[in-house]
Amino acid sequence: MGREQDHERLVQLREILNRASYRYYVLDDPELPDSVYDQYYRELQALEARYPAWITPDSVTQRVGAEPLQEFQTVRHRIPLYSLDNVFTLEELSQWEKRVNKLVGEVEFVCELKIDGLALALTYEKGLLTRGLTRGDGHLGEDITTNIRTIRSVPLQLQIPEPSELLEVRGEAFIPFQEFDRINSERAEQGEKLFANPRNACAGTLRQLDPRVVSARHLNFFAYSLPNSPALTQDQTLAFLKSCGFRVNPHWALCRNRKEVQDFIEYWLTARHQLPYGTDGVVIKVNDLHLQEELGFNAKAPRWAVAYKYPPEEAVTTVQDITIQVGRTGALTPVAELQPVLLAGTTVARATLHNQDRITELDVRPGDSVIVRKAGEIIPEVVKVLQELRPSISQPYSFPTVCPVCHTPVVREDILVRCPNHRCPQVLKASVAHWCSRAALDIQGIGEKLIAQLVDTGRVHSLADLYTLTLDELSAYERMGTKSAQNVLASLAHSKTKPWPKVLFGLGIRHVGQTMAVLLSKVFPSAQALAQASIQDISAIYGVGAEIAQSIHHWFEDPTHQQLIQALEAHGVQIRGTDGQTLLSESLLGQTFVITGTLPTRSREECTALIERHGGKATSSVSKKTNFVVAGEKAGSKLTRALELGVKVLSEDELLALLQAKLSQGKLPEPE
Ligand code: 0OW
Repeated sequence: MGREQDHERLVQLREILNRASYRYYVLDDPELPDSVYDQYYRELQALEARYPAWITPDSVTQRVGAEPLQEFQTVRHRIPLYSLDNVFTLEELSQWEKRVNKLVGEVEFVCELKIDGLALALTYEKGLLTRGLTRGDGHLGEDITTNIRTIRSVPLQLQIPEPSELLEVRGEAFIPFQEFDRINSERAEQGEKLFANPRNACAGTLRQLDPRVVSARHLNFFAYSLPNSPALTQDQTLAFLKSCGFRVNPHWALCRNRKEVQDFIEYWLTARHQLPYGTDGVVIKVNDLHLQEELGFNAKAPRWAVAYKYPPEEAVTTVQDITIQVGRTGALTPVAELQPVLLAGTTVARATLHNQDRITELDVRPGDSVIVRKAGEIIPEVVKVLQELRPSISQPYSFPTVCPVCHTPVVREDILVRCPNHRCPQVLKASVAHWCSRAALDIQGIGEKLIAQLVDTGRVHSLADLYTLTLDELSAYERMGTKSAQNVLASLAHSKTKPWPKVLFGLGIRHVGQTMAVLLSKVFPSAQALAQASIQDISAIYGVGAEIAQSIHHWFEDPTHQQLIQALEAHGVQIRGTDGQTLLSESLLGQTFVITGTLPTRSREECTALIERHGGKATSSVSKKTNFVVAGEKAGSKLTRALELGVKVLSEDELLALLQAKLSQGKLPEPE
């Protein structure tokens, strides 16, 4: 393509990717299949590398900076970031509201959920994000712009037509619970200290000097205030922020009086536990911005806003027993089995005791009365022993010296106690569970009970044995009928299409979490390549330390692991990478398909792969957004749904004819 066409294509790709990123991260309503996004991303990177002068700061390729910083600069906020006065009871809240009414009369309030994250101050100049600061002490913050640019829900450019010279936006960065658990499980792999809660994880991540580490952790952002808002009220301000392209927490409410504020608080006391992110209260704000100005600020907080804090979720109960869990890496984790107690909306019967040192510190013993706390939505923990209620006969708990499952003497490694026996049944059960887990090979139907039967009966000695299971054998296990046994076999068969990075993660090598597995698979495209790599080869990769390299090298030296790799390969498991699923064409770009019934010549997976390789997307349920349903023999409810909705139905041959017709046109899609 000539220079002119290249520029046109670059602009087109940049717009397509910006809109796809906005749809995915801000609206949570993706349109472009990931494989197409990645393909376009690589194409844009190549064009920008060829014409660096055409790179603009709002291009998605500019989100992740290259080099880590040496340190963060401390910068003074143009407008101070205030904190919030807290109230802890409805009575205190009512006192606050009365003070406001006395000063400015009856007013409307806006209630917002108080997101439990880290407050940030963003600066946009002519619509472009030019700076991002932590709140700091409210007057001085740290310049973490390079890290904030990696937060996908923070727009690099405002979506309004005439952005002002300068716009200051405030909001909360946070980490959703699911991402928090993923980060902590990766840290557990690396033997690193776990984050105590999502807020600490967020603060710790934003303090990373290397933006690539921040980018690998999916932080999120809700905007909630504009110090110089162009609007007249807070609710209009929230709408304006949304129109700029920010994520705004949708659970805000305009409350005409104190009663409606109280209803909001009472509703979210329990409803917040269903949210995928942490909240620790409700922020109540006077809605009229002129009245806010009239009320002004006290030394550290506005008089026109207050945070109602929910009581900490704690409860008293009894430790019935202390048991030990043996994990996949052999780590022995102590757990307090509790008298079930209602805590933060759920019944809690177990709480983690973390490790041996924690038990000693608490001096917790079976029979003790304890205080259990659920900070945010993470696993509950024992925070205090009520010694005064302790039975006189109780003895200090002594941590086991042998593995409770295989009786091998345990070894102590820094804060962890570990069972060193590779063949420990519990280690094998945990590794099968990990192999089948969603983030690994995603094998449905093989749960804890079936795994226990497979291992305890000696039928499964290694992961590869899963692929020798027959329908008769599976059906014979407890709670396994023919149908569920067929589903397990189908899921095992499907797991052979999972790519090499997932297989590498599924092997459960210590320190190799999901991110590390993806990184390693880019450098070592197969198990063979990784097995032959020296410790130097592996530790030479950016971000892979000597300890991780040793752990990987040591794993591949073990003959049982070499046999495992060979057996998995023999069963057709992907122990090597593909050449990166490149698009064959964009003929089906933006088209959504649902496949139902048995097709004459292709399996469902093969048909899905065909559709995706031509830019289309295959989903599992028929909706108004579905463009085509590909129906084979015995097509069921999905076909009925398609006919109800007037969705076009294709046979396999008609799909191929459609594809042929588009290929012969050979045209690139116009961005709609
Ligand atoms: N965490 C929040 C939140 C919110 C600001 C505006 C001026 C003073 C408080 O969800 N929804 N709204 C505000 O409004 N602040 C919030 O969090 C505060 C910011 C600083 C300390 C708290 O995190």
